[in-house]
Amino acid sequence: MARGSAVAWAALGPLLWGCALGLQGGMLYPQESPSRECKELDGLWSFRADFSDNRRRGFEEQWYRRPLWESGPTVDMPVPSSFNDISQDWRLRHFVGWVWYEREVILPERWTQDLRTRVVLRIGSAHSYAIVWVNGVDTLEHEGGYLPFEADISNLVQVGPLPSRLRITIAINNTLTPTTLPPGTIQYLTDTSNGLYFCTRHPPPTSMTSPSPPAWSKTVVRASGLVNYQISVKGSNLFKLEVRLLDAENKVVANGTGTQGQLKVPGVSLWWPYLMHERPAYLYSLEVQLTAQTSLGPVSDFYTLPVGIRTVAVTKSQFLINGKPFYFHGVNKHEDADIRGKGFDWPLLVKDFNLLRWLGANAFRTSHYPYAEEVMQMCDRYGIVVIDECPGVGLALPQFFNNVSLHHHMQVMEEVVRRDKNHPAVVMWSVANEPASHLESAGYYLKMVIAHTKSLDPSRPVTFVSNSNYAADKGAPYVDVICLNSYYSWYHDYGHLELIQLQLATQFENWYKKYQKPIIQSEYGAETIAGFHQDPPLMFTEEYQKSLLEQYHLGLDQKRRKYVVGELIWNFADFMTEQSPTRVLGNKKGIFTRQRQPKSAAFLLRERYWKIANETRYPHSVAKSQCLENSLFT
Ligand code: BDP
Repeated sequence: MARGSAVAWAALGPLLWGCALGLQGGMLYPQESPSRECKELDGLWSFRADFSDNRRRGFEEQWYRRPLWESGPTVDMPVPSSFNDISQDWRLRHFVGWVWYEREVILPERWTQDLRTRVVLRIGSAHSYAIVWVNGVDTLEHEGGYLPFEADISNLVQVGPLPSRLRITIAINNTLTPTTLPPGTIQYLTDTSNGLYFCTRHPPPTSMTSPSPPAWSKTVVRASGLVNYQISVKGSNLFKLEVRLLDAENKVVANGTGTQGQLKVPGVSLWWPYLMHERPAYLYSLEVQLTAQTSLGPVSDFYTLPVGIRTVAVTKSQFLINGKPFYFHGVNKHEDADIRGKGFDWPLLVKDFNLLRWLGANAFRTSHYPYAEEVMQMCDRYGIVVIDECPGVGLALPQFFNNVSLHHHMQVMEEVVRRDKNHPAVVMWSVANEPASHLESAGYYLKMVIAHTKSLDPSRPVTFVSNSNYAADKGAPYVDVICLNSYYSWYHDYGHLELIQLQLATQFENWYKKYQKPIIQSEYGAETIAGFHQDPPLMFTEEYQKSLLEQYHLGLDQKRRKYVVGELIWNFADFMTEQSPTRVLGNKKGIFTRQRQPKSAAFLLRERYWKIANETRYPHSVAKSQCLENSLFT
């Protein structure tokens, strides 16, 4: 599934290449500037699924060597989107194996004729193993969905008088194996000899020439902010770097030169979460200008990175942003919608952010994989705090905790941190959701992944989300914040809403007593079919979802001024899953439907989140925000 955008972009000359923390190099989001041009490759691609028994016909017949239509029939496929629900072909709905995408691109003349231009092909994400050919030449391979990858293709396009047409072919395989992330197992249907297979996840799912950015880190000293930057340059040793930090009014507030330095911002405006300050989400712009000498003459490159200045810290009972206690009142999400499935689109994204603000939510977790970079950019701009989760979901079987998986998991965390490190909205990394953390092997595995993530980014706390018992969990000793999923009165003791408060109190007390770390209720919820009603409440009705939430909220209120630092509802919206006897056209635990219309519980949650926001901590700033919200939405 090509769920991320594809883009080709070009920059003149040597490139700014970000480098930060424990990471070598960076990967800047493609952005236009006086030296850079981008060409979106989204739109209609030619597509073919390889239905052959062994799924390898495309390689055997070398489909990448010629236009795809020459080797057989193709259909139109929109990018970005998941292919599953686009066609009427039932085989595609559940297809596992190789699919082929192809599109022709016409490049601007400068890209192909001016040898000082570097041309880069970038894939926003492809789930989950991808091979890319340019004009039939094997150019790029990448393992793992959800994250971007790119290649410098200058030497392929700057070859002759006018090779302005470029044929890009991408083969993508969505098979999950014990060593992919998420992992899965392959099960053969009835007859293994015919090679028909499908894979299941465990648990059944839920369904720059450049650059790169200067990486930054920040600390706050009274009214001054400090921005540390580190830049690396590719393609020249003879260069000059000038760095300027501009405030939101475009006034230069600090200057620097060279590949690394520290910018001091007197009278700093900090980046605050939504509802925590009257001017949340304050962003500066870090402008970097590179002038370099190359064998082809002098060149320049420009890049501007939005920068938020804030701190994050964890004590044994609090989560602090800029030294103030922060309470996560938010949601878990999925990148999911009708027809398009997983994938990025602006109307949905803006609608979702409007709904988050309507709710009074100040945070979400990217369950269970990194979301598109554009989502992270919106979070920076709206002040929505993010727990950034990698695709470490479904690590439920002992065989998934092996060295190959561990190595890959660490690599994926590097890619996540490299992509998202410069987003002030990201306040914590989550390395996994519900791994079998009661296993000894899982304990070692989680210890290693968490330690590796901390070495990549010592500035942010790291966690994984547990559904294990406090006494059995082997990964909790290594996290900074305990994140707990529990489904009382849903998967356990279903129907018994009266037990929730007691169960929740016991859960929190046991974990806190053992670990003395702040706790987030990272999932809770109930399957609810919009329009089903019953009073007294029965499961699957809107009344039951509301009552379950109410009981949870009473339990959360007992602890939230103590050491419980957050609550994230499962889920923001209904979403598609694999078929199973427990799913009615997907997972229906949303407080909004898949079409983003509210169920009764959305109003309940809205009242609660605004109440929490209005409590004593930030009375001055919150009152104003609520005024604004109410006038917008009533
Ligand atoms: C939780 C999982 C989540 C599922 C949810 C559910 O973390 O991905 O969607 O259960 O079953 O355990 O609704």
